[in-house]
Order: sequence, then structure tokens, then C-alpha cells
Amino acid sequence: MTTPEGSGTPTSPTLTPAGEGSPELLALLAEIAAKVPPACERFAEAKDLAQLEEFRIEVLGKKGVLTEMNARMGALTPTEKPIAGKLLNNHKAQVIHALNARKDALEAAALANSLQAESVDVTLPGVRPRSGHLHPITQTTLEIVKIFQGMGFRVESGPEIETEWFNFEALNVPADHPARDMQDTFYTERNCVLRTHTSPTQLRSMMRIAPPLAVITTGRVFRCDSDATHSPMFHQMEGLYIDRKVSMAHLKGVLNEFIRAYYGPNIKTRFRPSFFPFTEPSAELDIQSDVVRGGWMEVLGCGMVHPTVLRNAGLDPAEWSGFAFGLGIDRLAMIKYGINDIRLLTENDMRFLRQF
Ligand code: 2U9
Repeated sequence: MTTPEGSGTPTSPTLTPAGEGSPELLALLAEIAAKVPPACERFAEAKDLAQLEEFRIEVLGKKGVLTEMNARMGALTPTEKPIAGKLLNNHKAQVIHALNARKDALEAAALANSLQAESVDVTLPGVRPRSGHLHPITQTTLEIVKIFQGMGFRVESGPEIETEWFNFEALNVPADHPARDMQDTFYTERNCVLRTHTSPTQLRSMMRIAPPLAVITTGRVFRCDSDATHSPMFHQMEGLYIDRKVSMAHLKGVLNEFIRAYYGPNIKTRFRPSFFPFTEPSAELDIQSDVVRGGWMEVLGCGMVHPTVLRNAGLDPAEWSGFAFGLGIDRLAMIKYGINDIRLLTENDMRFLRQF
């Protein structure tokens, strides 16, 4: 504990002759000598700022020892008052100095403690944030789109709510076709449906863009069907090529190119006759796959655009011809990643999605 500059260690003023003075003065002087030094020592013992404040109130507060002694000066004679007052002030300065010294020390210790507790070891290895990635359906879509873009196809998109005409009629799907059954199609208001395939978008492109034309479209489609391999919402990708004198040979060339780019150069393909209302002739493309041991696996449907569909789009089938194809992206992703339940793709379970 240091003594404030100029205050010095307080000493009792000498009364002449020694020991003279009123009993009140003598009692006060004795009390000052007895109580002030222990008060200063007490401050030094305060273990924290809260306790120091308690001690401060005990000494300097309204009912504190020093305040009380100050009040007792009223009982002294006019000559004694300055003597006792000076002594009391000197002691008070010493008390305040002791208090401040302890306060500074406690504050410095608290700061040092918090600096120690909050210190960061910048040499420790960082916590790497887990980065997200694209959904497996998006990854598959982008991969397919890239291959067709490489062959010169442009990407088109269209509405998910369609008129019955664009979704069915214009595509040569007659009113009594099973695909239009209430069980298969989600109907909305005013003869509109949630599109059951992306073909209406192809048709819109065909009506908007003058041939020759090479487009692909990807997107969500909706059918009232739900089990491990069917979802009420799934994803399709379709392609359409319109030009003069387009033949099945062009169709086979483009689709074989796609299959080799997607599954690898040595994959075997075969075209099997099939039926779709919007294409004639129609076919399904199979690949030879390990998934079905030694067997063939269906990958997509395709065919030459039906003359009625060309006519509905305003093109003369005598001048223009074309091929079209369609595939289910979910099915392709499921085969690629070995997913056995289509519902996993839309449940957004991070434990599942993190695997891709
Ligand atoms: C226009 C003309 C013709 C699109 C085609 C298929 C064959 C086909 C299925 C594959 C699996 C749908 O997701 S799936 O269930 N699609 O087999 N789609 S030809 O034909 C068109 C499209 C538009 C104007």
C-alpha cells in the first residue's frame, strides 16, 4: 500500500500539554487511531470487487465508521474542531487511497483472468465447415443436359400447369386414352392439369421456334401414382429434333452417342419396337447392364414425331419430320446410385442426401 503524494502518514497533532482536550476529542482521536488502520488493511483483504464495495460502504458509506466519526465533530469545541478535522481528513485520504489501490489491483486481476479465459490458440487446426452439394437429381440432370448441349441441343423450360390441349390433345393423346384417367392425372381448374410429361414444353418450343430445331427440356412432372418406384412428382428429360428428311438413323445416332457419353464407350444398346401416341414408329432403348445380370435394361422411349403432332404444331409433315425421346431422370439417378426407393429422393433426409 502506497501513501498518496503530499498526504504522508497521518500523525496525531500534538496537543499542549500532551493529553489535554475535551473528553469528546480524546475519545474521537483514540477511535481514529484504533479504527482507521484496520479499515485500510481490510480493503487489502477484499477478494473481489463486490466484497471491496461492501467494505467501502462499511467505512465510507452513510453509516460508515469515518462518516460517523465526522458527525461527532459537532460535539467538539471551536479550537478542537480544526485539529480533529485535519486528522480525520488525512486518514480519510489514506483510506481512499487504500481503497483505490485494491480496486486497481482487483480490476487488473479480473482483466488478466478474462484475457486468459478468452484467449484463442490461433495455432490450433480449424473446424472445417461441412459444405453442401447439389441434389442427386440435379446432378444427374446437369450431366445429361451437358451431353445434349454438346450435340447442339438448346434447353427450354415451360409451365408445370398446362391446358389439356397442350398436355394431351395436341400430342395425339385422345380423350379416352387411359393416361387421361382421373387416377393418373391431377386436374386443376378450367380444363388444366399438372403436366403429366414435359412433352407440352417441347410442343410449345416447336410452335414458337422455326425449324430446323433441336431442343431438350427437363422438369417436374406429376402423376397420381405412389409406391417405391413411382412418385406423384418425378423428373423428366425430353428431346426433340425437327428438320427436313430426319430419319430413324438420326435418332439412333444421337441416342447411341448419349448412351456412350453417359454410361461409357463400350456399353451395348438395342432399340425395341414400342408404342406412344405422339410418335410413329416408336421404340424403347435398352442397354446391356450388370444391374440386370446379363440382361437388358430399359433406359428411354423414343420415336419419329407423329404426323398429327407436327400438324397440330403448324408444321407440314410432307416438308418436316423429326424424332423425339423421353426419359425419367429419377429412374436414371436410382440406377446410377443404387437407390431402391424413389421416395428417398424427396424426403430431404440429410443422412441420405449426404451420400451423393
Ligand atoms: C413432342 C413430340 C413427341 C416424347 C417422348 C417418350 C417417347 C417416352 C417416357 C420415358 C419414361 C416418359 O418418364 S417416362 O415415363 N417417355 O417414352 N417420350 S417419345 O415425345 C414427344 C414429345 C414432344 C412434340
